[in-house]
Amino acid sequence: MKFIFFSLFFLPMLLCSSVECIHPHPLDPLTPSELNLVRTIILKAYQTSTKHINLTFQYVGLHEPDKPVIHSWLSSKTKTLPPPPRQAFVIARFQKQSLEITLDFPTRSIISTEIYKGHGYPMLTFDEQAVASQLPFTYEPFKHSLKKRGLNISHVLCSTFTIGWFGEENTKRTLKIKCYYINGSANLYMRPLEGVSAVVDLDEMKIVAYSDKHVIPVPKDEGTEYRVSKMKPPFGPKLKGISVIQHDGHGFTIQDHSVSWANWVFHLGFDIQAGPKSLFHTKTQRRNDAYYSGSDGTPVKISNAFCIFEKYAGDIMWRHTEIGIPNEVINEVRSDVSLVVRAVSTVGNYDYVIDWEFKPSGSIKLTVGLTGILEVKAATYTNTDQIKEDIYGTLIADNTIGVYHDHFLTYYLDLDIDGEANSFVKANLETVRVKDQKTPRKSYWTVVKETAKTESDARVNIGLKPSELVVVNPNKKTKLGNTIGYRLVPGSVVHPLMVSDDYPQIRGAFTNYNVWVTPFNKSEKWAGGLYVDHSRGDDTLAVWSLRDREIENKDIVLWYTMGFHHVPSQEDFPVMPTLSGGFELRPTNFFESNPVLKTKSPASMHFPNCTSQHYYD
Ligand SMILES: *[C@@H]1O[C@H](CO)[C@@H](O)[C@H](O)[C@H]1NC(C)=O
Ligand SMILES: *[C@@H]1O[C@H](CO)[C@@H](O)[C@H](O)[C@H]1NC(C)=O
Ligand SMILES: *[C@@H]1O[C@H](CO)[C@@H](O)[C@H](O)[C@H]1NC(C)=O
Ligand SMILES: *[C@@H]1O[C@H](CO)[C@@H](O)[C@H](O)[C@H]1NC(C)=O
Ligand SMILES: *[C@@H]1O[C@H](CO)[C@@H](O)[C@H](O)[C@H]1NC(C)=O
Ligand SMILES: [Cu+2]
Repeated sequence: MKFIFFSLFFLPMLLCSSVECIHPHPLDPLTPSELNLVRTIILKAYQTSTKHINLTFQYVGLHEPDKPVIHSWLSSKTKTLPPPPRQAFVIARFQKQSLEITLDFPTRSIISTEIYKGHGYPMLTFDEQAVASQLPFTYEPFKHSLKKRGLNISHVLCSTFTIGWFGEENTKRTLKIKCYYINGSANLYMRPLEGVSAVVDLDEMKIVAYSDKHVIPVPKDEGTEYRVSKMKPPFGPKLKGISVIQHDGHGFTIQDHSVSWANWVFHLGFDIQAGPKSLFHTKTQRRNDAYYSGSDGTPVKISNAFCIFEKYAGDIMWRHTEIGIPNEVINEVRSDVSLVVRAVSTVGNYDYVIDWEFKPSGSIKLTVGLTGILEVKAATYTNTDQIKEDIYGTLIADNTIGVYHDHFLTYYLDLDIDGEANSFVKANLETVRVKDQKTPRKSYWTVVKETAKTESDARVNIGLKPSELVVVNPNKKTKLGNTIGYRLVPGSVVHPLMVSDDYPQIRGAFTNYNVWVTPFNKSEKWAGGLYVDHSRGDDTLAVWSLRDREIENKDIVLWYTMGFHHVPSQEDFPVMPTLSGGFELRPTNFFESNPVLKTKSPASMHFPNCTSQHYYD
C-alpha cells in the first residue's frame, strides 16, 4: 500500500491590497537562509566534544502559526500589522531517539525539545536511503549471491523499501533493500533479482538480515526500454501537434508564493512531507521554487517543483442552443479555460501527476494521474498456461509478474467556507412512496438534509447511499436564504480489500471511509500519523475520530481518500499509460447565480468546424 497526503487550506477569494502584499505570508515555506539557520542553531546546541555529531535532520518545515493568528494577520491587511514570528519544526534523529524541536527565528533560539516516545519513526531522508542502498555492495553474502547467478556487480543497482509493522513487540528503524540487474538497460524495476533481499538498521547503518531464497533468472531487458532516444523505427501513430500560443501572454501573475488568475488569488506553499500546500486566499512571497532540508540540515533545491499553466482542451464552460423561438436561433457557448497547478511526485518506480485545476466558476478539480513503472516480481513463467498457483498478479511480460496492489491518496481539506465555523451536511436523496391515490405515480425522490453533529455522523463510504456531501457555513446565507457551501463531487472511490485486523489495514485504517470530518486540530494533520514508518496505527485519523467530537458549526477538516485497486495488464509494460482519478470541490449556493454568466470566451478559442464550440463574442 502506498499513501500520499495533501494539505489544502481553503478560503475562497479574498483580495490582496497593496500593503499586505509586501509582508511575507505567515505560511511561506522556509527559505534557504532559514533552513541554514535551523542547522546552525541545532548543531550548536548538540555540539559535543567529539566534534562528530551524529544528528540527522529527518524533517524540517515551517511551524505554522495558530490559525487565529493567521486570520487576524490576513484580516488586518490594510493596517501594518507585522507577520507572526517565524518558527520552524524539526524532527531529528539523535542517539537512536527522535527529537521534536521547535525553533524561533527572531530570537534564534530553541523554544522546545521533546523526545518522541510513541511508536513509529520519522520519514526517511533521501541521504540515508542512498547510503543504505550501497551497503550490499560491500557485503560478502550479497557478492556471493551475484556470483552464484553469474551477474556482474557493476551492473547491479539497489533500492530501498519501507517495512511496515506486523505485530512485533519491538521494532528497530529498519528498511528493506531489493536489487536489480541493469546490464545496459534503463528500466531497472523490470529486472529484479528475485529472492534476494537485505534488511538495514538505519541507526547502525548496517545490514542486519539477509536472505537469498531461490534463484530465478532476471527478466531479460528486451522490451523494457522507454527512452525515445534509444528506440528504433517504426514508431507509433504520428500525432499532429497543437501549439499553445497565448497572444496576450499568460493570464496569471506570480508574486513570491502568491498566484493571481481570473477571480482567484491563492498562496502556494511547499512542504517536503505534504508536497504542495495551498491557501486559497491572499497574496505574498518568494518564487515557487521549492527547498527542503537535507539530512545534514543544508538546504536542497528542487527546481520546477510546480508548473502553472492555463489549460483549454475544448471543454465547454456552459452553452445553450435555443430553437424554440420563431425566426431566431440562439447559440451561446463559453469556453472553459482553467488554471492548472501541477506537481509531479516520483516515488521510486511510480510517478504521481498531481493537478489542482482552478475554474472561473469557483470549482477546484483535483486530479491524480498514476504513471511510471510497475513494481514486479520475477518468475519462471513465460505463458499463463504454465501457471498452476496463485501468482497474486498478472503475467505482463516474459518472467515478469505485475503484482496486485492498491494506491490510496488522502487529501486534507481544511475548508473554511467564508469563515472558520462550518458544518458538514449530508443531503441524502431519498425515495418516497406515493400514498396519494390521485396520481398514477408510485414514487418520487427528495432531498433530506442531515447535519453531522459529531465525527461518527460524518464517516462516509461513497456509493452506498446517494447523497451530496456539502461543507456549509451555517451562519451565512445567500439573499434567497440558502446556506452557502461547497460540495465534494467524488471521483474514483475505492474501499479497502484487506480485513480490518490485518496489520497494513490497522496502519492504514484511515482508508476505512472515503470521507471523514474532524474538528481542526493543529497536531492532527497526517492521516497516517506523523511517524508513519513502522507505525502501529495508533496515531491515525481512524483513532482520532473515535473521540467522536462535536463538529457542528466548528472549524472542521474534511478528509477525502481516493484510490485505485491496480490489477496490472500487459499495457502497463514497460511503462504505464497514465491512469487518472480525482474529485471536485464545487460551489453550492455559494454565489447568488452563475458566476461565469458574463465571462467571455477568449477570442482565440475557435475550433474549426466544431459547432458545439461556436460562440459569439
Ligand atoms: C558517530 O558515528 C560514527 C560512525 O557512524 C561513530 O564512529 C561515532 O562514534 C559516532 N559519534 C557519536 C558522538 O555518537
Ligand atoms: C563487469 O562490467 C564492467 C563494466 O561494464 C566491465 O568493465 C567488466 O569487464 C565486467 N566484468 C566481467 C567479469 O564481465
Ligand atoms: C549483459 O548484456 C550483454 C550485452 O547485451 C549480454 O551479452 C550478456 O549476456 C548480459 N549478461 C547478463 C548476465 O544478462
Ligand atoms: C489535538 O490532537 C492531539 C493528537 O491527537 C490530542 O492529543 C489533543 O488532545 C488534541 N487537542 C484537542 C484540543 O482536542
Ligand atoms: C471545415 O469544413 C469545410 C467544409 O466542410 C472544409 O472545407 C474545411 O477543410 C474544414 N476545416 C477543417 C479545419 O477541418
Ligand atoms: Cu499501481
